[in-house]
Amino acid sequence: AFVENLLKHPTFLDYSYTTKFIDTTPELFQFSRRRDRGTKVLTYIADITVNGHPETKDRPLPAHVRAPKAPVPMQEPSMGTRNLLEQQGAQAVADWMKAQEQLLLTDTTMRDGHQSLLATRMRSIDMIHAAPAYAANLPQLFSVECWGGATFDVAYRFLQECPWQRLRDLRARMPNVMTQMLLRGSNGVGYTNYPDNVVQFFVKQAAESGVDVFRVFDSLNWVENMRVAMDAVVDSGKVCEGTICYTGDLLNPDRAKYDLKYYVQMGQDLKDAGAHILGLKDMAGLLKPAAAKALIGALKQEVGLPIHFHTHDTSGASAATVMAAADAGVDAVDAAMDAFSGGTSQPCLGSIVEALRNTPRDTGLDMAAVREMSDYWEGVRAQYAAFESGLMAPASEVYLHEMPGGQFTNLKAQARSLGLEDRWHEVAQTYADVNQMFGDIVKVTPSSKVVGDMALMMVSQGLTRAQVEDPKADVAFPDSVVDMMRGNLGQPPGGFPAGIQKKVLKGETPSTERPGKHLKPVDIEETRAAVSKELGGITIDDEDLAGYLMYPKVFVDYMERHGTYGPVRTLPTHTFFYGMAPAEEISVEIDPGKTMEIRLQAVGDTGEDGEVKVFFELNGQPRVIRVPNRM
Ligand code: BTN
Ligand code: 3PY
Ligand code: ZN
Repeated sequence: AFVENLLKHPTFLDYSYTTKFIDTTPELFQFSRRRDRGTKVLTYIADITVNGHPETKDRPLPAHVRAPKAPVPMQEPSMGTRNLLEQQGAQAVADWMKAQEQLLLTDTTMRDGHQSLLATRMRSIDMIHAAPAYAANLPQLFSVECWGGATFDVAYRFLQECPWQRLRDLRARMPNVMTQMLLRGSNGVGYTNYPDNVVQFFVKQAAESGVDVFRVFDSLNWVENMRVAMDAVVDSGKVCEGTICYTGDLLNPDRAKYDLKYYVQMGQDLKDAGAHILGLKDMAGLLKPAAAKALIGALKQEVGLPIHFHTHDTSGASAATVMAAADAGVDAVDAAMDAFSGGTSQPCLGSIVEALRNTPRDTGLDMAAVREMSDYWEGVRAQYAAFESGLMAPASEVYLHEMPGGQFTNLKAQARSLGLEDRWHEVAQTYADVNQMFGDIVKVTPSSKVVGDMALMMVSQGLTRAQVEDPKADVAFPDSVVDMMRGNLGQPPGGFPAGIQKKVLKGETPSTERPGKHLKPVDIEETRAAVSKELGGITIDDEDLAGYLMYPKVFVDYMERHGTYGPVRTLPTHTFFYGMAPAEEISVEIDPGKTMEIRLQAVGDTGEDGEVKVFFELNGQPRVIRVPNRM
């Protein structure tokens, strides 16, 4: 709806500016263009002030308006993992991980933390403000996860920001700590398999723009489908974290499909495929403490790669699992800064640091720095009240449905929009039934979306698993289910159950080969020329092109809105979502070191033409902006 509303706005569209153009064009040449950008940003503020932001309408308001202050960098950034990577390479990082004793920590606040708690809506500016303090005050961190997963398309689609610029801005401010991204193997940062050369092009660009650690997974745990992405990471010289997705219940004999042998074999396959680090991704938070001890012990022993453990606290029991993992010798774990931890997010970083203090696995992080950082994130989180899920308590129900933390709140919102809010526990049970019907598969983006689509369809139509499986009953399956059964997401261990696959495909023969094997390579330069033409002849650089290749329509829509509204990423978050109040003043750093002082004087009445005059002062000069009243 945001896209449609904004596109209806009858503003002159020009496509002269991408963020890169602005970053690289000489100052003088730009004077008139910069003024133009000021007008565009004022137009955005005027529009949101008059009409509101479609995503925050009818949602809870933030408790306060003022932006939180980021911690002050206390010293020059000291040597961190990034220096090691730059000086000695990816293998040296892996060797060092194994050789040292402390438990290494990845901070996920800027990626999975807000993806799991705030529907991925955290804006770059709130991250960029914190980055210098990460570099200076928390240089012992193993990495900062700040890119990939759902953040890529949400940036373009909902936040009107360039995800690549976010990456470059963070990288520049954290020169000593490794950045980390989540990459969905052949699904890139999308929901479908891409041609091999698109995956390669994307990884190369991500490495150049600033990603140091690539956590690569496959949504069905099919190592075959991870090789192209893993090879591209290794070729780029960055750290390849080949990742096992954990599902099922290791110590439960009734879930024998995913047993110790299965995971150890996959770990060895990932090592053979070139992984520097073995990722263990417990996306739903299902790994129990005793299972963690057994699994991590076995992986350490049998595979020999350093292990990086990721989990979610949906159950409320993740801290116990992290402690068991630490005892079993895990090398690194993910945690979110306190204010962005717990619930469907990661375990609490500060509490892990404290729990291990004065033990052999002491993390070495400065607790005062952690608390200060978390205080900042607490203030940031408050600004996004509109996107809170309202989940009030830990839920052991996660062991029933096995939904990933990043999907849980989303699916709940989808259920609400279908009028199924009161039947959530039925949705949860049905999700579990669908998983069994599909052969007990790994559920993580995009396979988790397929299971979710099917479960919502069944609950809304009142269908049981038995009815769906009945060869005589006619069932209209969601497109995503048909696509997966065709083999377009790859193969789960043991394949899909023949009965349901046959019914979904109505006799069509499924493919069991790697989907990328049959996807035609994209002609990169031809595509660049076509996008440029579609957008009025502007330059499309490699970052833009990589964005387009992942999400053609989302990227073009973003660029069109950018032509209208300019660099709105520079606005404070409260202004971005709520506009301004009369007499309010804000400072906006439109270019590094170049600040616009904006004061909203007054909002006029709506004229006969349906337009409202909004009166501003921009750097002390009066400016009047007209926007349509759509209320
Ligand atoms: C910038 O150039 O960084 C942002 C736009 C600044 C516009 C200046 S403010 C004073 C003068 N009056 C205008 O209408 N535009 C310029
Ligand atoms: C993603 O792919 O975005 C995930 O967070 C999976 O856990
Ligand atoms: Zn996660």
